[in-house]
Amino acid sequence: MKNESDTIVAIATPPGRGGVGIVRVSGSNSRLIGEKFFKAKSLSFEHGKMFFGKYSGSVEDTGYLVFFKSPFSYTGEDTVEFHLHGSPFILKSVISDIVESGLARLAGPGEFTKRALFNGKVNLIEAEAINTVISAENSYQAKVLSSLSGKLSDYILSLKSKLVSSIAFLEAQIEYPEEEETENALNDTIPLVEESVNSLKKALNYYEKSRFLFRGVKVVIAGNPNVGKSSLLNAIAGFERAIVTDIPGTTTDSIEVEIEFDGINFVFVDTAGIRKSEGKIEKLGIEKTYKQLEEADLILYLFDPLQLSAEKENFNLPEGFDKFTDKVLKVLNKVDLKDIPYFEGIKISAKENRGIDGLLNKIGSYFKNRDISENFLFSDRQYFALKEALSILEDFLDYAKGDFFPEVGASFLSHAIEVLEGVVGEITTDDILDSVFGNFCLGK
Ligand SMILES: Nc1nc2c(ncn2[C@@H]2O[C@H](COP(=O)(O)OP(=O)(O)OP(=O)(O)O)[C@@H](O)[C@H]2O)c(=O)[nH]1
Ligand SMILES: [Mg+2]
Repeated sequence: MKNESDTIVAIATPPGRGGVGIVRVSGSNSRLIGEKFFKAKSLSFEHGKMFFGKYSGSVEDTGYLVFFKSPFSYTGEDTVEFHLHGSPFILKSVISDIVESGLARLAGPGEFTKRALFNGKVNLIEAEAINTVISAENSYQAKVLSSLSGKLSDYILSLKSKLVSSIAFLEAQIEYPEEEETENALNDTIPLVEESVNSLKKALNYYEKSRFLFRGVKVVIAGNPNVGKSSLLNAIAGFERAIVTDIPGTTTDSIEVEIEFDGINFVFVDTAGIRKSEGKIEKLGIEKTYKQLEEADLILYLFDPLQLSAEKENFNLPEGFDKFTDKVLKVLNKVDLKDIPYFEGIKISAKENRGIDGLLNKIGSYFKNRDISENFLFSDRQYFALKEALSILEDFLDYAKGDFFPEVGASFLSHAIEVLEGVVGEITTDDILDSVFGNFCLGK
C-alpha cells in the first residue's frame, strides 16, 4: 500500500512538445522542492502567485513557479507547479531530479485526484467526471463536469433521504410497537420505496439510451447461418475481416470491427448463426451470440431471401428474441439474387456492397435522434450501482408482501443506502476506487 501522505510528482501536461509544460508536485515536501530547484528574486511562496525565475537541476530552464497552500489546492495539499518550456526532455529531467532528491515519488494514474477525493475537495462522482472530461470524445462528455455530476449527486441525495425516512418509520415501529401511529409503518414506507423504485427504473433507462456516448455503440449482426452476416461485417470494415464460405456454420466465434462515423464510435460484432446445432464449438458460439445480443445497443437481424418461402410470417424473429424487439433492425440481404417487394426493412447486398452506406446512415440516425436530455449517469459503474440498489428495493417490496418484521425490512433499506453511498464515495472500497481511477492518466 502506498503511503497517502508522501509527496508525489508528475508531468501534468499531455505527452509531446508544447509551448508550456507543467510539472506538478503535491504533498508536504512541495515547498522544499520549490526552494531546492527554483531560483527567483523573491520566492515568498505566497498562495496562488506566479514567480518568474529559473529551474535549475540537471537541466536549466526559465519559467514560473506557482505555489498553492493547503487546503486551497486541487489536491487539498501543499502544491507546487513548475511552468516550463514544453520539451519532453526538460520535463522528464525535472521529474528525475525531483524523484532522485528523495523528496517525492512518481505519482500513479489519477493519484492527484484521489488525494482530492480523500481530502474532501471532490466527491467520487466529481472525480469520475474529471476523468470523463479529460478523455472526452464528444461535446456531451465534455458537459459532464458542468452539469451531469451535480445532477447525479443531488439525485442520490434525494433518493437517500427518502430511504432514510422509510427506515425512520420502521424504527418507530420497532421502538414503539404498541402505538397506533407506528403500528402500520409499512403503509408509510411502501409508497416511498415504490417511488424510489420507479425513479431508479427511469434513471437506468435514460442511461441505457445515452450510454453509447460514453462507451460507443455495440451493433450485433445476427441471423440464421449463411444469411451473409460475415459478408456484411466485411463490407462495413472494408476488408476481409471474417471468413466467408457457403457452408452454414462458418462463423463460430464473435468477431469485432471498430469504426467511427457521425462522431460516434461503433463496434460491429459478427456472430455465429443461430440454429439448433450438435457441434460442440458451434453450440458454444451460439451461446456467445445470445450474450452479445443482451449487451447490444442495436441488433441487425439478417434475412436471406432464398431461405424464405413467400409468406410474411417468415420475417418473424426466432424464439427468445421477444425481449430484444425494441433494438432490432431487420435487414434483407442478397437482394442481388432475389428481391422481396413487401419486406419492410432495409435491403442490401453485402457481396456487391449495395445499400451499405444507407444502412450505416440509418444506424447513425437511430442513435443521433435519441433524446438524451434527461440522462444524468455517465459511467457503467454508476449504472450498475443504481441497478443493485433497485434490485434490493424490489426485494424489499417482495418481502413486504409476506410476514413482515420491521428489523428485517430496515436492513434491506440500509443496504440500499450503503450501495447509493458507494456511488458518491461516502463509502469506498478498493473495487470502487479501482474502477474509477484505473483509467486515469498520470498527472491528474
Ligand atoms: N449473392 C450474394 N451472396 C451473398 C451475399 N452475402 C453473402 N453471400 C454469400 O452467402 C454465403 C454465406 O455468407 P457468410 O457471410 O459466410 O454468411 P454468414 O451468415 O456469416 O454464415 P455463418 O457464419 O455460417 O452463420 C457466402 O457464399 C457468401 O458469398 C449477397 O449479398 N449476395
Ligand atoms: Mg459468418
